[in-house]
Amino acid sequence: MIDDWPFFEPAHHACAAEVEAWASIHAARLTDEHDADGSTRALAASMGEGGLLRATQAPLDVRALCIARDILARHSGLADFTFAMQGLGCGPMSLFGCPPAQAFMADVQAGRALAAFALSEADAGSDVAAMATTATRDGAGWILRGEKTWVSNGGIAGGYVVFARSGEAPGARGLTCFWLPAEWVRIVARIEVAAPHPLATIALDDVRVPDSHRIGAPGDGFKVAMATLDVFRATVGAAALGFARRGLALSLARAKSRHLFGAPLMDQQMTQAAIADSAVDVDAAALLVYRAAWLKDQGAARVSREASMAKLFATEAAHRVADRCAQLHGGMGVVRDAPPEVLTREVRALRVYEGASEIQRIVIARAEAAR
Ligand code: COS
Repeated sequence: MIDDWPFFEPAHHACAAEVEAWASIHAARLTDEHDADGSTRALAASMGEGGLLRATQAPLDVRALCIARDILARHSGLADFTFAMQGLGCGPMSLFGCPPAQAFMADVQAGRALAAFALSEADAGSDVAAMATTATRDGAGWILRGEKTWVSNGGIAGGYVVFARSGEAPGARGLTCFWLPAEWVRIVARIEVAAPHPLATIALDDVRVPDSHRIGAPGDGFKVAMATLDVFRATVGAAALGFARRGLALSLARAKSRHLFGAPLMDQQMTQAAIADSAVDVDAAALLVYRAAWLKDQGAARVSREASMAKLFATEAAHRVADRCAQLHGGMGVVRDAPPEVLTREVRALRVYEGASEIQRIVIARAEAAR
């Protein structure tokens, strides 16, 4: 449940109740780490049926997205992943429109199709503007050529948002964004990661793309990507918050039930310090996440500084909380598939994807310098 803070309107409390009700019945039941593809499909279908995916498309209410990820991540990392990707993979279309993608977006919202966002490349992750995939004008359309990697839902998505160098200007000013149905994309390899979820490297082999599939103006692809991340980066912080809440709950349960030196673990001052630090991490992360979401919902054009602060702090905080949780569990903290070990694996990637912590610090420092 979310706190009774002034950031929220009655609709947000209703949204929290709806997501919590769905998650408490379905999230763990439909999550099987050993079948990430099947679980992602099943989770999306169930979320679509339950109406949860309405929040992932325009008009985007960032607080609702954050509330959903906060709750889902507390229940299941894969449920959070599934929800988030439906939003991120439709984010550029939600914000800038793309008529040919409309039927696909309806399928995504119903949970019948999965969405993907292909921005990173082997040699262009943090430095997005260095991407090598090209979009070359071809009569009324474009030809796309190159490889994208770390594409979540890659291999099972029904459509891909793709960014390519169109060359209007050097660097960040010469990229363009497109939406491609899955049939136009070749899957090069699937990638296995610590907390399993569908992930792949994809190739674009001289794909002919009509101009109607372009999202935003030619040359504005970097801004499309950054505007999308302005919305979704705060939601990564929200997922981290949900993971941290889970870590704090596990830590408390352990501290109260485990006895050593003739007293509950909770009576040890070092345990109290760990619990206190985790509680402060959770509340501070929540304040930064919902501040960024609220600000965006108020109509702010750019919330890069606040979204980066939320993502940076919440993901680093979740890492600390998960580590304290594992430590309080002793040997049980590292047993494979035991809750603390699952949590440790689930939080790790958040400090890397959608802008590593180091990138968030660059964004924040630049914003401070410009204030
Ligand atoms: N909204 C709209 N426009 C934005 C923007 C935003 N949030 N952020 C930047 N821009 C604009 C800038 O205003 C600038 O426009 P002008 O050229 O008209 O002045 C342009 O985009 C380039 O911005 P900047 O100079 O900051 O670009 P850099 O190449 O220095 O890159 C970082 C900035 C490092 C912050 C960016 O590359 C980044 O976020 N990298 C991480 C990428 C990422 O998250 N990858 C994960 C992919 S999803 S798993």
